[in-house]
Amino acid sequence: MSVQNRCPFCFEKLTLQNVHFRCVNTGVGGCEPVRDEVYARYARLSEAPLRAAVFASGGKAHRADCPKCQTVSTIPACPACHNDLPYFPDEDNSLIIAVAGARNAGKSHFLGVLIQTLQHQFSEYFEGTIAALNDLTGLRFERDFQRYLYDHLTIIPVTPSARSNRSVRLPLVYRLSFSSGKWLGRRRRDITLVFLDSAGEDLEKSETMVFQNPYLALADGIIFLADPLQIRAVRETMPGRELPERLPYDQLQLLHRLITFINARKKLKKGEPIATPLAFCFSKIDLVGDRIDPHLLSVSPHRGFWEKSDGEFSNELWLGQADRWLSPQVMGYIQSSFRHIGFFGISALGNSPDPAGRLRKGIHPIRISDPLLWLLNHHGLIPAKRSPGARHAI
Ligand SMILES: Nc1nc2c(ncn2[C@@H]2O[C@H](COP(=O)(O)OP(=O)(O)O)[C@@H](O)[C@H]2O)c(=O)[nH]1
Ligand SMILES: [Mg+2]
Ligand SMILES: [Zn+2]
Ligand SMILES: [Zn+2]
Repeated sequence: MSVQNRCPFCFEKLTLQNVHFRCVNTGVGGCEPVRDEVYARYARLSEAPLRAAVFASGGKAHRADCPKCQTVSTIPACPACHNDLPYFPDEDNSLIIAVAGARNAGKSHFLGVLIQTLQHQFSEYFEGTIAALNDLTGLRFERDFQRYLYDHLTIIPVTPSARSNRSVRLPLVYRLSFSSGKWLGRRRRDITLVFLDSAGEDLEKSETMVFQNPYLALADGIIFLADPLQIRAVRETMPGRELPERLPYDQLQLLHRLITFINARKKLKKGEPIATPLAFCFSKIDLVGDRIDPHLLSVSPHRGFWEKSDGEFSNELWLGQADRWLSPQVMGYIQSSFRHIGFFGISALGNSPDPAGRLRKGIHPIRISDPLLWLLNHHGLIPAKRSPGARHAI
């Protein structure tokens, strides 16, 4: 879980003293709404919307009186962006997940299909729900993901760089509510999941990485997506016409940048591994389905818990695959840089779009939520179990 208490929307540091409150006296004849310039700046709105007043606490914790109407409020709001906060700073339960990878690695498709999939999986396997925490998250999901993938069955256009479109810097913030522990000790949990879909180009310059993506060093988990079709060992064995254009740099350079950046931000000693868990994840595995173990394409057994035997077995298989695809130097470097690494493979689409970008065969994700479920289990948020008869690592 986040060590520092941050606003999940803008990453401002929060304390019980600096947290603001939103007036709750909003009915007919209630407290006058005000033009919210602070929120407008956050949401990049050209005109400030009318919203219920946000005010400082005046030194009290967990509640405050509205200075205009004297009504008591227990609804915390961020002083820097005026979003309602899902928790007080002393009860932080947010999990910040950074999705990183080179341009075209499949980050946007991963995120869009993951969120859509979680909406079904959490109700089916975890007796839970996932819901957007602010209007902007809901709007952006519809506008940037759902509209293309599910309404029009087409691919998502390239994510604009954070320098050219500042709204891509804003995270997608969800509340995950579910019951954890199926039998004994079962209880409900509410956690805030924060996703940031970065544009690969922003990671390509370490200078912009510092300024555009301060969240990266705050993340509780990193999902790094690597496109197999950008790996030399894979490209060499594939017919040229099926290959996408080569990136002008090695995609793993970005992981190197990320490691350097986190090391500097966290002031780690030389040789000290990063404690943030890394899900090293091959994307678009439908394209390499004929060269990986069929088990890796099988239906995920992580339903309501992290299935340990499969987790270990799949990790071994992907690690073996990574050893064959990447150089020993790169593998050594990655493994010595992080304390906890899981190797994964996912496909967001399950098959390729046609040349016009249409998803004629539909969307059939493969193992798309495994990296996230692994991270949730790492942080003790979902239980791990061994199912009898599940496959074990050799
Ligand atoms: N075959 C296949 N292609 C994919 C998949 N996910 C993404 N792609 C392709 O990869 C391209 C880049 O994906 P995108 O998510 O935009 O990459 P980003 O730049 O990392 O956000 C898409 O336009 C798709 O054509 C997948 O699961 N399978
Ligand atoms: Mg993108
Ligand atoms: Zn904020
Ligand atoms: Zn009021």
